[in-house]
Amino acid sequence: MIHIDQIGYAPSKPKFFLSAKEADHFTVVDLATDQPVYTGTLSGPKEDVASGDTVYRGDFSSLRDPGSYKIKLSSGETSSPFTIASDVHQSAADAMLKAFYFQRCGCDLEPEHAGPYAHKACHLSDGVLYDDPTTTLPSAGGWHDAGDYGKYTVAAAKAVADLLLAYDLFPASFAHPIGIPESGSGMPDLLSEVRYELDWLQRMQQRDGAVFHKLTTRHFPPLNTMPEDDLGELVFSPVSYTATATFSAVMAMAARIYEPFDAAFAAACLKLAKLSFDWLTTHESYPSFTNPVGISTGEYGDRQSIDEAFWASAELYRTTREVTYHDALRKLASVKGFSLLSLGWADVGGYGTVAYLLSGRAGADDALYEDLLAAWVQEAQRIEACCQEDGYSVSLLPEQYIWGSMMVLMNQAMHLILADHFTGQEVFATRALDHLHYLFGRNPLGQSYVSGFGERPLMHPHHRPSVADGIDAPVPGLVSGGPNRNLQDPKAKETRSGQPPARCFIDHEDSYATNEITIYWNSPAVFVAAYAVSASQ
Ligand code: G3I
Ligand code: 9MR
Ligand code: ZN
Repeated sequence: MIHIDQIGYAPSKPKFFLSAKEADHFTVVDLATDQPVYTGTLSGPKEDVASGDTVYRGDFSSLRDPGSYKIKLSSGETSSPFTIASDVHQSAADAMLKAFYFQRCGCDLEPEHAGPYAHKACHLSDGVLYDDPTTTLPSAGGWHDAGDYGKYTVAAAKAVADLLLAYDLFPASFAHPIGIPESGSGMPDLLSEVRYELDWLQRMQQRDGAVFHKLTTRHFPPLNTMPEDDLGELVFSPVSYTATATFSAVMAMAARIYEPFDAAFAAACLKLAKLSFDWLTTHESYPSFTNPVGISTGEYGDRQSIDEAFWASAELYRTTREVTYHDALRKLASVKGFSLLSLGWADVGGYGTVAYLLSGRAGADDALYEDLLAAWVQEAQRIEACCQEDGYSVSLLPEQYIWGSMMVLMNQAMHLILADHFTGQEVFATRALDHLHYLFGRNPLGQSYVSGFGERPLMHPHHRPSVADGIDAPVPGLVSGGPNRNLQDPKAKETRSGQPPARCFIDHEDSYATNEITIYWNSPAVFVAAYAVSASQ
């Protein structure tokens, strides 16, 4: 098998494929003429620990002419088709962003924007408070989390943060409409889409600033359930410290980003961010969230919440420059035992570090600023070193093929891109592109992990609408969780036991632990694709 990015490459960027077999030479064939336009030899072999593969590499970086091509080995084996073009990943970036529209809850998805994936509004009923069954509150709106219809505050926060950071750094990648109802409103579609989630998130905040951890039915509905047919009672699970802190962080982000477009909304976001932050200061030892009795939907448990408080402090500092928040983040940054670098859904300290570094040196605590920058660059160097060792030139270690490994892949690519942003060392961002090439097919399984893209696209995600809608092709632009060495669902266990970590994936709707989709696996992929588009202009 020849492993290649099944979308393609930008003209000026490095281009190589990987082959499981040796060959005397290879050619790049122009699909328009069926003529070879480039000939080269393969280097290698190289052992890839995560997949157990021995791989040979064919580099064709000097081929820059836009067009559609395939690789042909002297053995006769040919690759999937691919494209060389300056905006080659733009349509994927757009689709992975539009996937959030397809995740919308509480509104009709009209055929004009949703095509065959149109469906009626869902989950319109008020939600009952778990802690007070006599009280119900409006609950509609926002995005379904994933393959299920739950809505979870901490998960939403990572998704919103990634998208707002992508817009903050690469606005030109979002300057065109992607075909949502708000297209043409004067606000970039990314911001309109995120606004849909922010409006719902604000329904999760209590008057005292505390934020509900999630809004879900008591149990997951059957897989073959369209959203509008999921009629179980909606329950606001109790508030949590991590939900409150991450809510505060993203509302502070929104206060900055939306100010030029809707100053009143931005001001409201800041007010709500501060209200939740104040709640944090009087609930520092609040017990971590666990599913309450009778609720079995996603838990998003997290026993470490200093990182969430650090993130909230840093975003409020970046937005307001007020000493209260600067003092808070400086105090929290000095606490040992949590990551200041991670961009996960549970470990969010990296977002706080990014917020502080993006705030600039003026007015900063110089020592802290330099320490955070040095730590960020040191981690980028570690990630880059892993890529050099890896047969597929990415940074996933064998032990990182866990539930949501494609999120880890994209998070580490985000880290590299941000390191380039902070230092101007382009080697980091160029490495990030290798992560995008992996996502779209240059990986041991030759699998594009995104629905609708590549010759071998994701076809059977654990995604209730895609299973229940009667349409063969899944909703487009969905990023699969990817290989998970821990085989944490029966289908993965049944079909992938004994496989190396990078092969522990099955494109089957029952495999929720290797093949679900979530908004916070799409969001870092949007960030990375937006960088790729911006760097290829
Ligand atoms: O990181 C550790 C690793 O160090 C360890 O070696 C390994 C084996 O124990 O576990 C790894 O942690 C895993 C963690 O995800 C990584 O984030 C846990 O095993 C794994 O159970 C955990 O899975 C989470 C899953 O819910 C089950 O709780 C996923 O992160 C999380 O994305 C997923 O979220 C679900 C929601 O609950 C419901 N909606 C769908 C969504 C996606 O599947
Ligand atoms: O569909 C659920 C998915 O969103 C969760 O991530 C996953 C793990 O919590 O659980 C899925 O629901 C399955 C349940 O855990 C076991 N019975 C089958 C359900 C549908 O696959
Ligand atoms: Zn819904």
